[in-house]
Amino acid sequence: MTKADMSPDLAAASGAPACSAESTHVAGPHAERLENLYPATPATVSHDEGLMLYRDMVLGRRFEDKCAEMYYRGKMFGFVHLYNGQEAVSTGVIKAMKAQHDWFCSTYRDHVHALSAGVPAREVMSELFGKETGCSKGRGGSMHLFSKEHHLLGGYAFIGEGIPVALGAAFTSRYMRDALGDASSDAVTAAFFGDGTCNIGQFYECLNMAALWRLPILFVVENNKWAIGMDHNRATSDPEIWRKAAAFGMAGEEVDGMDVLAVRAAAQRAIERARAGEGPTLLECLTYRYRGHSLADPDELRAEAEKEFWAKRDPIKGLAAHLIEHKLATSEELQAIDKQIDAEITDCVEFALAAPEPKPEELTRYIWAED
Ligand SMILES: Cc1ncc(C[n+]2csc(CCOP(=O)(O)OP(=O)(O)O)c2C)c(N)n1
Ligand SMILES: [Mg+2]
Repeated sequence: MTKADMSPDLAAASGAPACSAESTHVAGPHAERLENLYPATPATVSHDEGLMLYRDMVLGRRFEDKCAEMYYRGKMFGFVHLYNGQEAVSTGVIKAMKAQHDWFCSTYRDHVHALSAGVPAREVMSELFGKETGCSKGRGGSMHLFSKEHHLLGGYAFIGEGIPVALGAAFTSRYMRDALGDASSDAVTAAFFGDGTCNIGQFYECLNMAALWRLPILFVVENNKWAIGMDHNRATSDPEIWRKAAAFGMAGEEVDGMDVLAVRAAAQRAIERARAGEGPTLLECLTYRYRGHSLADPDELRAEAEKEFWAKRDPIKGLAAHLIEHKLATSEELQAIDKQIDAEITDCVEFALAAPEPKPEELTRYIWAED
């Protein structure tokens, strides 16, 4: 509860401090925070890197748009949570890490993390259709993507479930290097989770242990202001999540989560620290989801002014404008990428539709690792 929500008597009695939920900004306190961010040092990027980042974000966006279409056409079942608007976080962090070397843990909003980590679109779409060719063999579905090959340690339906799993991966890397003498064991792990998840116990327990053992881990908070229908500013004592790092003596940073270059630069700093044995980082990315919480959510709660504010900061349009302005790419090159991605999306849907269902007699297969 914030002071704004309390009755005047209760507010006076509690002595609760004025909270940013009382923001007078037309798009609310989350938008105000983004506008007031200390401007990041402009990040540099090469032509090839810029196109790679653009490609990854467009892939994520168009994959999710196609998911919405397929869901409403009855091709997917269960809850499906899309990532539209948050692409700069997945791309900025995962593309700064070493593919098939570093490790990732996701949430139920996991399709785009899997794509950024290199899981083929065919395997992700097949999984969403419950097909045998899916990355979890059709047994997991939207919220349970997994790929040993691409070091994706899973999507998780329970919030915060992935954080201790990521901590275990980071511990393993450290243990193999320091206790077992494997000098090549320098992998870093990234755990992705939302603002709402930062109010549960596992988050704090894992920050504590990661700091205590100086584990090579990035706690990446995708602060999109909402936890289903709960406004972050009404649910947490200090909305600035990155500040909670200080309580554990670890590095904390906040970053414009709509700016892929800023996210990438912050991730690179954190990865460098982690690989050098300097321990974990709590990286809070200020972002926004463009759709409802899941495809079952009609998204009627959020104010239009708020949605408009964030729509103007579309991370894909932002990167495209940057690349063109700095003569790092032409609009023809970007359009060619858009076309390639459209073809890839069409291909993955056709592949997934034609793929076989798991056999009923193999219902329990893959429960154990030996399968
Ligand atoms: C342990 C647990 N408690 C409650 C829920 C119900 N639940 C599903 S999503 C969600 C909100 C999470 O919000 P946030 O962490 O901000 O992630 P976002 O959906 O915004 O990406 C909650 C409470 C859950 N899945 N798991
Ligand atoms: Mg959230």
